[in-house]
Amino acid sequence: MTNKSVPSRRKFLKTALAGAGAVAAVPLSVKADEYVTASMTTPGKAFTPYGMPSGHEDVKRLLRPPGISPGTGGSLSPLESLEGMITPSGLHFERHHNGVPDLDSKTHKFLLHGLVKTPLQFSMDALMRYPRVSRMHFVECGGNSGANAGSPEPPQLTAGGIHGLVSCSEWTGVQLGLLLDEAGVQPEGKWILAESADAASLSRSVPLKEAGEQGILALYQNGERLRPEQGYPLRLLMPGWEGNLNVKWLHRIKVTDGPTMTKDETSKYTQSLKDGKARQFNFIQPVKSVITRPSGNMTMSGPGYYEISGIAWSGHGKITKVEISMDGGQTWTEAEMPGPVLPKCLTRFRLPWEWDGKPVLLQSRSIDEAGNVQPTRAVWKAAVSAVQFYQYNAIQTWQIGADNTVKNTYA
Ligand SMILES: Nc1nc2c(c(=O)[nH]1)N[C@H]1C(S)=C(S)[C@@H](COP(=O)(O)O)O[C@H]1N2
Ligand SMILES: [Mo]
Repeated sequence: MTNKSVPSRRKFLKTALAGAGAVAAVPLSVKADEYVTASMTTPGKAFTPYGMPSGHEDVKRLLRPPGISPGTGGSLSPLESLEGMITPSGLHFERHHNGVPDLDSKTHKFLLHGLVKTPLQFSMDALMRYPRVSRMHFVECGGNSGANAGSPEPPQLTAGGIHGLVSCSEWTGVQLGLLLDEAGVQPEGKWILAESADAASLSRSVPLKEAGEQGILALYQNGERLRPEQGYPLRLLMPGWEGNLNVKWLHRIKVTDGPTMTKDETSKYTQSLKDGKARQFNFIQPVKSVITRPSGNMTMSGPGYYEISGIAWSGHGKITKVEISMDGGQTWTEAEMPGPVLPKCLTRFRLPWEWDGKPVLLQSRSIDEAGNVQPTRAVWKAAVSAVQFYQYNAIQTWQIGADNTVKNTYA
């Protein structure tokens, strides 16, 4: 696929642009040899200890209106302004249940206890001495895209405004299994309870097997120590599992014989079903995708060449295919995934496109290696109760109008 994609793009451009000039460039109008800008005659600025984005860019997280306290609620990643697969740490979405605690790596402790032979206590310096792994994984809130699930009328927001409770980082830390082995789990130990040191005391139960096999005690995010907003100095990462289980500001793990039934897993994060029952412990985030360009509230620049691009992900593993429809799901074309394509990681897809200026219902549909296919909104809604919004993964439809507008619509 990687080898094929460049020639096929060239071919597309050649055919699409035959006789029509360039994609968006204009013919050269200055004398190139004599073209000297002011920046070439003045020395540049001094070095800085910590870099920031260009002052000419203004890409920010979207803050959700604060809830019951100023630190409660969320902020969304501006997906439509981002590229590739990694979210810059300063733009990673946030979801806090009672603000961001100011924890010090020098004094913070992690406790491992419960049904173990030797209860252990780790300073962060001690944890730093264990072997580490680095993995690229998304984190997605179970409530992501909930606006599309719940609102009778499609909310007119950006891609990030609707779907921005997902972000992707390179996480580095210690495998939880290693520490569980060191403490020695007793035969009755079947689950763990992970509890945080924030004022929400967020706590979740995870089956011991998966916690040991997949859990990472993350210390680093995109090469530097975790941001305070992402759980500094220590966070539990359960790759591909619902955001809420990725306990930030982690301060203890207790090995238990069953789920603890904490407030965070009984009052919330359940699936409310048609028959009035609620399904608990919906761990894995389902297969999903969204086109970020073009997307909600953007304005097209008239007919011509565009690259359609977006992100796809699944908590079940790798994305195997992304298809694009221009006609609301009647016909589909396979998008390119130039790579890297990694399990439980955002995957970038692209498709060259010549827009004829006529109305379009633009959709993407992703498929993962377990064979899961992203459902339509109607199919998703048919399986759950009217109030259900967690783990909404239905196909997003962007309606492109002949007037160049791009709007959210339900197809
Ligand atoms: N300690 C603690 N951990 C937490 C939360 C929290 O409020 N406190 N929020 C959870 C939820 S609901 C989500 S979606 C993710 C969000 O992670 P992020 O803020 O790093 O994006 O963290 C989870 N871990
Ligand atoms: Mo969440």
